[in-house]
Order: sequence, then structure tokens, then C-alpha cells
Amino acid sequence: MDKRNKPFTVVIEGNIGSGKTTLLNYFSKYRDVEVLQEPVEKWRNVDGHNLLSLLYDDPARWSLTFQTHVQLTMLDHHTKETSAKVKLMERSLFSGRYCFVENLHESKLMEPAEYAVISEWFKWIIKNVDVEVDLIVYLRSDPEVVHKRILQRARKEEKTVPLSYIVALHEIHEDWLHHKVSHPVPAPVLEIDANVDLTEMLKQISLVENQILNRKA
Ligand code: DCP
Repeated sequence: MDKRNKPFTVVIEGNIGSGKTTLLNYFSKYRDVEVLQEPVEKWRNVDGHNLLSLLYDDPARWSLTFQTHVQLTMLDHHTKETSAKVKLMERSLFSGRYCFVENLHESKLMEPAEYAVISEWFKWIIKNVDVEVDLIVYLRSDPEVVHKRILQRARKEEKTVPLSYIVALHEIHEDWLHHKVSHPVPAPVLEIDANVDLTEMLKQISLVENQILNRKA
């Protein structure tokens, strides 16, 4: 806990399949770290409805519904109180809006009026709610590498995800977090090479763990 009486808040960003879960699992061994994994399970069962499956089956029909629900679950994580010194979140309100909503809008899978409404909600939230972030860890990957991983892990909703969708999401993450040319970046960015295999990735994470946990080396 710092002088603001708030945890040091770190969000993990990166393309689908870039290894966010691996990184979060690594930190779950620490008692003073609150790890908030992305609630994919919640998205798969909203009062019996599998929103993730609806999204991939008919994105033009369901993208607003899906992203509205993501926004709610992210807001829940941003505002969740904890006595831990560090809060680690998988994704954030920011990547929801700046990457996924933006991409759906650009690819015309979200109506302009729907885009306007979800953008208004987002603007209201970031103006009126404390969703401050202290560090962004960006798992930087090549689209071909993560696309292969997505097909290998075979989540049933994702089996038809085309490479072109992953390439578009990659570019949008790059413009936001690497080139920093598209949307505001709400915190300093720490990049990790996410093209490597699991063992190498864990090695890389261990080298920067003090930075991620805001500990003096
Ligand atoms: N998703 C989406 N819109 C969002 C957030 C996620 O459409 N705002 C989708 C993309 C994936 C699924 O939800 O199909 C989960 O995506 P993530 O990349 O957030 O999580 P992963 O489990 O794929 O991450 P990783 O493999 O890096 O652990």
C-alpha cells in the first residue's frame, strides 16, 4: 500500500494468446499481491448466456453487448478494494475501449451509434471513477506466433478466429502501447518479449519482477 492508501496497480496487456495468464499465474505465489484474472468464465455464462460464443458467431449483432459486459467486469476489477500492496489485473478498461471496441468499430462490426454509446460510457467512467493505473506490462508478440497458440489451445469459441483479426488487434496494441500514437497511455509501459516459449518467458518475468511489484532491487 502506498501513501495514497491504494495498491500499486499493474495491468497486463497484449494480444489474445500472448501469455497474460502465464504471467499472472507466476505472481499468484505472493501473498501481498492480489491477482485478478480476466473473467472469461463470467463472459461465458451471463445468466446462462455464453456471450463469448455469441460474439464470435455473429460479431456484428453481439459486439456491443459483449463489450458492454467486458466494461462492467473491468470496472469491477479496477474498483475492487484489497489490502494487498500490489494489484495485478489481466487487461483493463483501457484495452477494452482502445483496442477491442476500436477494432470492432474500424472493421464495421459495431454500428457507429453503438460505438458512440459505449464511448460515452467509457468517458464518463474514466472522468468520475478512480481507475488509475501505475504500470502497464505489455506482452509484445508476433501475430503469427499467437495465432498458432490460439489454434493449439483450442478454446471452442475461438476456433474460427482468422489471422487477419489477430493482425488487426496486434497493430492496434502496437500503435497504443509501443508507438504511443493512437490513444492516451495511462501509465508507464514495460515491454516483455512474448514470442518465446514458456520457460524463457518465466525467466524474463523473473528478471523484471521487482519492477512489476514496485520493489527495490
Ligand atoms: N476479448 C474481446 N474483447 C475484450 C477482451 C477480450 O473480444 N475487450 C476476447 C478475446 C478472446 C477472449 O476474449 O477471445 C479472451 O481474450 P484475452 O486476450 O483477454 O485472454 P487470453 O486468455 O487469450 O489471454 P492469454 O492467452 O494472453 O492468457
